[in-house]
Amino acid sequence: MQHSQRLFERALAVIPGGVNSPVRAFGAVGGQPPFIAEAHGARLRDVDGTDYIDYVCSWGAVILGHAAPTVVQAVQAAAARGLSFGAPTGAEVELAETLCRLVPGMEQVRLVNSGTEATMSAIRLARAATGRKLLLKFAGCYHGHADSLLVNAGSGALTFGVPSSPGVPAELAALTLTAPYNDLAAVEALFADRGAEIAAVIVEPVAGNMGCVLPQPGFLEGLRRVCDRHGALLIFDEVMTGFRVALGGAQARFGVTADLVTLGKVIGGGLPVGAYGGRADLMGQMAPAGPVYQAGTLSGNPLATAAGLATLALVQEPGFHERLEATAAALTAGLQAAADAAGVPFSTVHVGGMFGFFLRGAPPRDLAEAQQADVARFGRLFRALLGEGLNFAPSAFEAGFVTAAHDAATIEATIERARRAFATA
Ligand code: KE4
Repeated sequence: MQHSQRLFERALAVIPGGVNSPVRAFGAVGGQPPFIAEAHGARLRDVDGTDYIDYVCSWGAVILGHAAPTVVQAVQAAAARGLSFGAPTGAEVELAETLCRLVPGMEQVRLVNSGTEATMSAIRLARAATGRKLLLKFAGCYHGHADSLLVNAGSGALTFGVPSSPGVPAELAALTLTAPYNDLAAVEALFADRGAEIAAVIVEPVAGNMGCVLPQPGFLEGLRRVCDRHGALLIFDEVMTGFRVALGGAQARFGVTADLVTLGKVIGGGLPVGAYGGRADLMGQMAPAGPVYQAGTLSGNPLATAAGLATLALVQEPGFHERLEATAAALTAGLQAAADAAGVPFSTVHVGGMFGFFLRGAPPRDLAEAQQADVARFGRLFRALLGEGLNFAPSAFEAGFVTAAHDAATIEATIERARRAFATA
């Protein structure tokens, strides 16, 4: 770990917390992060030459496997033709057409550079289209770091939002209402009281930021009904679930169509791409077609769109998502068996190519239940798994991911190593 340690010391001098995204700093699990030198298929190699089987996969952005040859070649070819023009290109039209063809209800789409930009823009559009100010989100759902979405449930009876970060004005946070995930009664109550002011409900259709928490049967359908009844828009934040839980994402998987969908991660194949889209009558309000402003220097960037197109071409192969789900099922069943053998209270969930595990007897249904997990024991288990060359998310409140490169031998090796780790955690 010497090279990683030296790099981390240097990083701490010039980058806040030594990382460009907080979760990478291992604050939630202890220890210092390995600095990655390269990655291929299902494996990472750090700067000290240590190999890991990877289950973070760039937080879900990598779905084919690291350095997938067709994606690398597409990016190299695009780079040789110039890196960015600030002018329209054919590749972004192709990517937009592909998204509109594959994502249910997506008639038009705007490409941006991150999931945060996608959700920030979608809520601005929802407020403009409805003329309303309030948003409703769910405790434990993360939608990027736009001010209106860095909001926790307040203590107030109406669960007024309170900032979850300094720098977010209380006045702005108060415009975001919060309900517990999977709690339709709470949503109904908020709408009964203030439904005429609510512009949109934004939800992770499968929650991946409080661990992996599944929607209870009827939850998503219920949100659709409530929004229709009160004239609010339904936004599915599919930055994580898009092309991950099914080819058509969570909308296809659960049979519920949102008014707007946000995307990221997979659609950039590991390069910076986000997107938001939906009904043409809504998207047509975005500048320059309409008055709602949003822009971006590198939106639709030639390298990012090349990576996205190459990735989406392969995820459309027959049986891709079935194989991905079978991999996640084999992994979680093996982890459960390893935990049971060690007598560790443990439960798992998986959907498509994403999964979660919890140090509690049953998977949580919301943030309050997820927070009952034994976080200290999670840290010990995480470090033991890492020591066995298994790179899982460095937080009890994240999801895990598999790729097409995680073959049966990789899963078998993972389970064998996990058995040793569970015995020591
Ligand atoms: P980005 O701005 O990080 O590209 O996307 C924000 C975002 C929006 N919506 C959902 C459902 C997301 O999961 C995310 C980002 N996911 C986290 C993983 N928990 C990114 C990891 C990180 O912050 O470093």
